[in-house]
Amino acid sequence: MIRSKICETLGIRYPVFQGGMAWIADGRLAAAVSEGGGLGIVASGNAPAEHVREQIRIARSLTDKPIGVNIMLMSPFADEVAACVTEEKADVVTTGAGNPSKYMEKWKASGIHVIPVVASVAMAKWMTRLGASALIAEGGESGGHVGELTTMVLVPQICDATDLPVIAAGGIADGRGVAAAFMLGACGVQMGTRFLSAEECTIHSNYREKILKATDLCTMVTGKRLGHPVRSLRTQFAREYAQAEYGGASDEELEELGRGALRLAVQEGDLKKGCFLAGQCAAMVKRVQPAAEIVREVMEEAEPILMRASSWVK
Ligand code: TUI
Repeated sequence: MIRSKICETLGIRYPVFQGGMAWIADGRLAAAVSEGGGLGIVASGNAPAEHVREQIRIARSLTDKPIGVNIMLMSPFADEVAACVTEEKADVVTTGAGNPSKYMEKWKASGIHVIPVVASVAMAKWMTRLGASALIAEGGESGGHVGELTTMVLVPQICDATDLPVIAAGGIADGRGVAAAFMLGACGVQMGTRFLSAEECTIHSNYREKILKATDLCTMVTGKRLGHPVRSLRTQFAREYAQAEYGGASDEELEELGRGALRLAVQEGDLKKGCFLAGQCAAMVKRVQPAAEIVREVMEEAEPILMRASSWVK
């Protein structure tokens, strides 16, 4: 059995985090992952604090294991969600799409483990100084908001820049990815796309079908021009957005095109106007299964791979 520093720090069985996917990662999915021994994470996305509070309480009613909350720092509600996680005594806060330094002292004083997503070495050093419990190094293979660097080059550089436990994210969907992440120096993984096929994940059936049918080249990045690059499935929406982006549309027109697109994908399964966020590993997601099985399966697959690693050395 693989155990790592992050399991001890957080009191979890498997070093597997479920990504804080906006509109998707609700209390039920988070609880199922935590019950399965990983770290389930409730996503805040652009939701107001009351929605996040409700989801944390749903998760708490379904499991007594640790629960995390992800705060999307570009959200207009980031301040109130930051206060809410303290009031609700989340065990872990992960952050994305920005710099959480102004909240960290308060969270730490409340006994919350702060685990920011970092997309650069400078940010990793800063978060280490401010007392983060661990760091998530998320490469550009991931779905949603993406940084510049790939997981392959980001993880070792972050590991060199900090003594904190590093969780690798981006492009990991099975035991081979887990084993590779450990080889790069990480002591845990975060997966988002793989959990889109969890039984407890309540996305629209069109979304699930698109993930299960995805092929290797089926994602693309849009939004670079506005400074918020986002990886999603190559759908009609993504193509039209890219055309507008590089065809002279104004910033306002682009903002308008993107408005509500995540909700339309997740809740309505809108194949024309929805933005179906997904990582490059979407093609590796093959079947619907319970979240707990996903957590156990990737770790059980990683074990023999790591055992065999020494056979390369003669
Ligand atoms: O945050 C994510 N992924 C996301 S957020 C999201 S919701 C959204 N909706 C509309 C437009 C954009 C996003 C969907 N997916 N991943 C974590 C992540 N954080 N990836 C990269 C970063 C990051 C980037 C820059 C973290 C820190 C950072 O620092 C910049 C700074 O302020 O120093």
